[in-house]
Amino acid sequence: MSTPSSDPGLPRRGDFPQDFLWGCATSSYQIEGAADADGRVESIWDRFAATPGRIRDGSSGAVACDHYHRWPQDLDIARDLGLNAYRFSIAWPRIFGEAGGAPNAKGLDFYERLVDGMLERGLQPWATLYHWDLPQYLQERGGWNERATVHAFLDLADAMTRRLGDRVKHWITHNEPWCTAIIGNYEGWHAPGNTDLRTALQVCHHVLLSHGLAVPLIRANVSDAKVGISLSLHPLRAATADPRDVAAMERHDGLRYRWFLDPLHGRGYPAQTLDLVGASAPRVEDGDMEAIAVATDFLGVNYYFPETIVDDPAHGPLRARVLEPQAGEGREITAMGWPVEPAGLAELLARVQRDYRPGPLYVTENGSCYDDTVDADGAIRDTARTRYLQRHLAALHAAQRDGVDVRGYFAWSLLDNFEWAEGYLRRFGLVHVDYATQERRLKDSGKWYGAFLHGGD
Ligand code: IFM
Repeated sequence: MSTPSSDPGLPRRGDFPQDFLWGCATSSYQIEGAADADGRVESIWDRFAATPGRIRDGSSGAVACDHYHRWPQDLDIARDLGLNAYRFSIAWPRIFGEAGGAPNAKGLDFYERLVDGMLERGLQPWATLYHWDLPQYLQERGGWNERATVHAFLDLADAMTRRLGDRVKHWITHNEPWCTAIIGNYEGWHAPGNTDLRTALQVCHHVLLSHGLAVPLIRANVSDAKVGISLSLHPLRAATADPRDVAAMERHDGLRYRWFLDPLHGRGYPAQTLDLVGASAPRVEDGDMEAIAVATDFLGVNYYFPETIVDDPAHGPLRARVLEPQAGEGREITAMGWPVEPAGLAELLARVQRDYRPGPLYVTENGSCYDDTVDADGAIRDTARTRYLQRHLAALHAAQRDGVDVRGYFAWSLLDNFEWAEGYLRRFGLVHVDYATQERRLKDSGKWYGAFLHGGD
């Protein structure tokens, strides 16, 4: 691998502390495939994907990267890149085939093999309990809208931490509750596809509650556990300096940022947002807010891009709308249409630390989507993704230099994978996957990350 350190403008691994974590992140439904293997039952994403018009290319995660069978090869790639950590998620439908039943031994065995495979390769396992693949049988009883799902989640947390707690010390309860709650139940373009704010906010409350109740349970089962939650967050900008846009940005911030971080840090749901959502506010029982505010060991931040907000009196209870980013002079966007703004990462981490003092931060996702092509010589010259990665690592280093306590970085994603409503049309991987042959090919961005990690200090 070439050494990346010759360009003084590029970050070097040696700029970061020795014990900094360098990982890649993945999620079960997006890569595992093997939808019917070993007693796995249907998830809300299987059902959603089977509904015509929901997934842009009509695909599903039924096969995906076939990681369920090919994980040794995938973990070899992760090891060869020089990663020292690997973030994965548990497919709930592999573990509990029915509510209140016994855990499925074959599902547990799979994750045990996977974790042992990580440890054998020097990869510290970071397990996420919920990355969106709720069993469909729970959705049929109301899903996260029902309090019973909180208890079913605790059964999952209990089963997984009992089985893996001697080897997995880092646990993330939920990935991006915003997506579970708001995209899945208000905007409706993720499973289960509801479009009701009241439902979305109740879902959100139950997700946060399940996090709060899971933390002590995980600690009871896992000695030296480190437990946290991963939030998807965006720095916000007002579309103009007009006070109406600035006020709209504040309103949006109330739901997008403070609705999660305030209750997690003992401040309850933001009063202004509660006023705005009115009768759609969630039912909260005695003790819920105290449970949600449990102290955690770290906060995971998933950063992709900043959002620009415009005042729009006709747009929902917040009367605020996110502007579609446009490419233009000095403005770059990815194939997802997301603006590229590395400084936003440093800005966001600094804000979270200033506002909440949450303890150690980890960037649990960051990455970019481009329309990659395989050249005749087999190379994937994804220069834009390489630049994205380099510039975000430089921003991370700047944040750290400025006093942000950030201790690790997980690139999204190791592999190209099933990008939810976009199907396989969107590629985020450092490794290209040919879905027809399941061939894996390291992209130039992956080569650069590997060279960065091997460059050492
Ligand atoms: O693919 C997703 C992931 O599942 C959650 N965070 C954002 C990624 C890119 O959209």
